[in-house]
Amino acid sequence: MSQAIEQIAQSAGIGDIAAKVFEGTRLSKDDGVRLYKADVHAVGALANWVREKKHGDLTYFNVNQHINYTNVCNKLCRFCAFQRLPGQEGAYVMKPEEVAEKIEAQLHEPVTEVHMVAGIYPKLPYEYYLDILRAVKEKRPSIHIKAFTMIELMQIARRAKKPLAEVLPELVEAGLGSCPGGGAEVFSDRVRDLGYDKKNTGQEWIDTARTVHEAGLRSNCTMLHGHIETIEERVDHHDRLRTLQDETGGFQTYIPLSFHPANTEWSHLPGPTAMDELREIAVSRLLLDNIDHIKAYWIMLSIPVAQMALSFGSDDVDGTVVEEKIYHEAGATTPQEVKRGELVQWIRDAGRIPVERDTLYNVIWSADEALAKVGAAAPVASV
Ligand code: V47
Repeated sequence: MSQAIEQIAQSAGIGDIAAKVFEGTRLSKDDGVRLYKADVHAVGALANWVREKKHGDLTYFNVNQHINYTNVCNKLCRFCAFQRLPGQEGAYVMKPEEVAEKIEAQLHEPVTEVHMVAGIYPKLPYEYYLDILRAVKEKRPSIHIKAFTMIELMQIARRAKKPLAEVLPELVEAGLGSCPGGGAEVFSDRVRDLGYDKKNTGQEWIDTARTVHEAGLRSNCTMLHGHIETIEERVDHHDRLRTLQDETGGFQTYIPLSFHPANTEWSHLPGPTAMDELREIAVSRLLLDNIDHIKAYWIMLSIPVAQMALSFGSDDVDGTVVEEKIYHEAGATTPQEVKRGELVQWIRDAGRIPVERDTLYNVIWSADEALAKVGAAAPVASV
């Protein structure tokens, strides 16, 4: 297998990079830049080799629900269609009881995770954040709460008037289980100045993630690609994530986020094509040698592109989601929810083995185990 890939890589001019990948040598930033320029199928084949070496055909998903507790935000990011100013039409802040109602509405489903992120609304007091965590746990004590991006955590600490290291144990006490990867955008100061100058800097995002990991929490990481960033800035972003991961080991999954332009201040930009998305996934699989999982977030990619991504380096597709606002405000045409059986079926259709995981990648249900038990393909309806 690796001989065939070696040949493909040779003819694409990346034979030396393939040799490094096969022997487990870390790729340099220059290698990263070349991967962005080389034939996408060759890069994808190499990334798929790494994916299969790490995970075989296993493809992870979970049964989760997303809650965006407020869309009020003072960061005014040009790429965002979700944010509203206080009092603007469509602006909302969920009361803790409303967050609890969202959880209650899914009690009949086998949800194991709630993913909770939102805008930065400075009027929300510290207690509000503790209260929404408690409200979730009261309704569904077994649920894992993956909440608050590094940007939200910086705001929460500001409101608590305490260092984040002191705030995190209190959030954990109230129910926080881990943190999602959003808010990183592109770490470059140049891009930040042009697109989201009111947001915290890339260095602050990295420092906050370090504090989170030092507190014993796992988190994810992301990069928002396909707008005004350069290839070099993308590679630098990966390099900074990889360096922090060497230090803490706290990242579970990397999620490349494709820019959706509709209804944003950057609506004149075209956004990435499917091939750009697949390349992004492949390059990240090759550069981020110390992060276990690369997620193909189907809400953002579409189900067909997410299926293809499973052969370009991804081994995870996120989950059932239920209600999504950030991408749908920005023109996403995907459904807001898929059922567990549908996820399982389309992972199988992509030639992979579905594995239901919890947030921390403990296996809840694996198709392999189910098949071994029944000796035949389990009907999808029973999953
Ligand atoms: O931080 C906002 C991005 C992120 C747009 O950790 C946009 O498991 C594209 O981080 N086009 C939130 N992207 C989503 C996120 C996430 C999603 C799924 C799973 C996980 C995880 C994390 O969405 C924001 C921002 O970077 N974003 N607007 C847009 N118009």
